[in-house]
Parts: sequence; structure tokens; C-alpha cells
Amino acid sequence: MKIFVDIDECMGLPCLNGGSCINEFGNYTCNCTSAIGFAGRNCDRDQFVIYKEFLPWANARQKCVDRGGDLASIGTAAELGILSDLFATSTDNMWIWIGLNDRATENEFVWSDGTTSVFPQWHDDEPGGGRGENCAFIMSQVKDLYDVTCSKGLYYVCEFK
Ligand SMILES: [Ca+2]
Ligand SMILES: [Ca+2]
Ligand SMILES: [Ca+2]
Repeated sequence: MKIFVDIDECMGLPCLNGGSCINEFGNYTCNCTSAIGFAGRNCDRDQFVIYKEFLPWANARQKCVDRGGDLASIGTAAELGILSDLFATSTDNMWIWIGLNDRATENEFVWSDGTTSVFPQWHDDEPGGGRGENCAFIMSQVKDLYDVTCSKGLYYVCEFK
């Protein structure tokens, strides 16, 4: 007969920034919902990171994927709030790629990471670029969305889970 003894890994407080710890047999999980703006195994990593290099949408997305994330999806008011706080750290009105695009089917906008809800607002008369504009960016000061041609070089924001 073997006896298994579970150690409560949560006793070591592995979840940072206010994340809640769930003890499991020989393991633990951090729920980062209460760690606003943080992600990762231990809620130790920024959920959103803005990269200030000018890249076309597809290249920007690949950079996010290579880093273990994707272009940001903004599916809730909470996520828009976290991004708004990030934007407020700069006085520039930045044009920033997000994951929203209608590259597959005209006017069917989807998030590159599979998120299904769209929280932020399109700017007046957007999206309006038809087949010539299939990628969306967010303008940091107004926090509205615009569609533009995907080959444009813009800043981008990655999201990490
Ligand atoms: Ca998201
Ligand atoms: Ca389009
Ligand atoms: Ca447009």
C-alpha cells in the first residue's frame, strides 16, 4: 500500500499580484482574475504589453505568437480599462494593432486569439474600408477602433494568458 501525502503548495504563496491559489494534488493553479492586468502561471507577467516598433499586422501578430501570446483581444470592459491605464502612461496618441480583423470574410471581424466578444467602439464611420482595409487598430487617446490596410506599419499590443 502506498500512502500519498499532498503538500499544500499554496502555503508558499506562489500567486502574485493578488491572484488566488488553488491547491491541487502535487500541484497548484493560480487564478489571475483578481490580479488585474497580470497573467502567467503565477500571475507574475503583464497581461498586455505595447511594443513601440512599426510593423504590418501579420508581422506584429507573429511577434506576439513567438513570445507566447497573441495580438490583444479586448472582449470586456475590464480589459479596456487595463489598456486605458497603459495608454495613459504616454502622452502620444498611439495607433496600435490589436487582434481584430476581417481578413477571411469581409465585414466579419474576429479576434486572432479566438475571443468572441468585442467590447470597444468603432470610431464614427468605421469600419469602412471594404476589402482594402481588413485589420483594426485602436487609437490610444480616444480608445476607438479603425480599420486600415494590414500592410501599414503600426505599434502593436500583445496579450499573454
Ligand atoms: Ca483579451
Ligand atoms: Ca474589410
Ligand atoms: Ca477605416
